[in-house]
Amino acid sequence: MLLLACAEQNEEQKEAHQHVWPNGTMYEIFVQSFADSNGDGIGDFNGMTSKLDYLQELGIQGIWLMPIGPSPSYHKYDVTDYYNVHPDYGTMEEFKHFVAEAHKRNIKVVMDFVVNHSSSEHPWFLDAKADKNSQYRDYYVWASIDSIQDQLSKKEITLDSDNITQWHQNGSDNEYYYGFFYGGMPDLNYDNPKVRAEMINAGTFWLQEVGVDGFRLDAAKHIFPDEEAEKSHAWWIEFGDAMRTVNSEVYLVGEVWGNAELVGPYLKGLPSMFNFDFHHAVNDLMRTEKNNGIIENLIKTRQVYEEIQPEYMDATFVNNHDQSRLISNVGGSVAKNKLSAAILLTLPGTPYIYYGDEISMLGKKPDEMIREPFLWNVLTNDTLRATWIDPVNSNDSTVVPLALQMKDPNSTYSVFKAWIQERNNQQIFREGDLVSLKLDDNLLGYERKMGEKRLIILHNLSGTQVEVKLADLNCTQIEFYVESKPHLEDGVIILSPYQSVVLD
Ligand SMILES: [Ca+2]
Repeated sequence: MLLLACAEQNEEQKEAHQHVWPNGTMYEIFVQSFADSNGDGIGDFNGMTSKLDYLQELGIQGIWLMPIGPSPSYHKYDVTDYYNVHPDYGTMEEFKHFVAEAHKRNIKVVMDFVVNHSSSEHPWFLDAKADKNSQYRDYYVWASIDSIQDQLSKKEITLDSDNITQWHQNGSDNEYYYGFFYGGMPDLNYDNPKVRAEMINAGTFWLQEVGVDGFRLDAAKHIFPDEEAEKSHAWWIEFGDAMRTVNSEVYLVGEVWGNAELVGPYLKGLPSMFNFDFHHAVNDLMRTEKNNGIIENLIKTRQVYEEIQPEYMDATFVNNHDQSRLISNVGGSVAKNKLSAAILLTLPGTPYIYYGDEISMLGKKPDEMIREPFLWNVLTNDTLRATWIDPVNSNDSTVVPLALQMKDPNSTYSVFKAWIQERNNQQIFREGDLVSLKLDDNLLGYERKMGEKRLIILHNLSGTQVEVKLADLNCTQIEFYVESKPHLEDGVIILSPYQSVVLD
């Protein structure tokens, strides 16, 4: 009987856990740097599989994997085969095993899908560039020098690319091909129905044959040039609808660097979009230590998006693989890194943590230096540490490795874990309404509401202690805190520098 009771309880827990998706916590992994199981210096699928228990214990419900396909580059955002995995990371069987093991732990797997461009070494492009009559010529965008003269001189950079040369001369003839990011990434031609069919086929393969739960759509805004944005929106509706017929629960999150006006029209096809405004606002908040209206902006954005897409899910993040890590933008302040997690994890949406944030890994651009190996243990005992790069930001002298942080209740790891668990345990943090509070500008405060329940979250943005009268907030007691309990006496709460607290 006892065993049966246990089993029932586990089923209930499982259901509760599943319900958290997709408002639980996501975790972005750069496979190359995460966990190296065979000692060749490069992180791999088996290494990740061995760390699924770790991620489950942390409270993670979904993983976003940076590209895993065959590619000539270390970052793998230029794909040479849309139906395979990179041999450095392991075999397809090993990847399927990873997905199956993740699912056993109720962790979803979301894969980076890079369809705007292929690698210049993709067989399609090699064939296309060698022969004007190739069946793959129209998979790419070609122009004669006369027709693009004005574009060659109109060189502009964008938020997501500092490349200023978008047309690239083809060595073997007098035509140019379009490659928004650089010559090694020729853009695919989405006016060609064959290209659209190929990518829908590839997406179907990963959902159906491999079993991933969804995609993070790279460079979603660049499918067509900016002046033809409507055609990009239409493509994502076509792709999204096709994926939803394969798996009605498929999770699709798009990368479009831009404000709400620019992002909004993509939501019809891709119901989740990364919130770059939020990312910038958190960084600004931590640098200036002053409330910058982040909550009011978030509420406004959510309202605009929900009108366009009732199923809208906001993908919030503090860090990702394209930005210097917040902690490195604020002088290495561990306290501010912890504070950013408390903010991220008590707001609505699907919060994304970038691997290593939870141990206060550092990272300042160039890109390789924000994608350094995870520190599982002190170097001499770290059998899983990747060594493909010599880290300049995160090493044993600048970051306390995970194994040591796990023993410390006040470590970044323990603080991140506590906030993640709190979010998992309380539906109100995931799904409750959000109301902004007007307070002194060294404080960030907001209310979460759900039915009769109401919580107030307060963050001290400053390096000095702050006193707040609970009566002013209609609160009477402390509901949740991490590290040291805030001092509360005669209805006045004292918050330490960079401290967060939940009140009711
Ligand atoms: Ca390896």
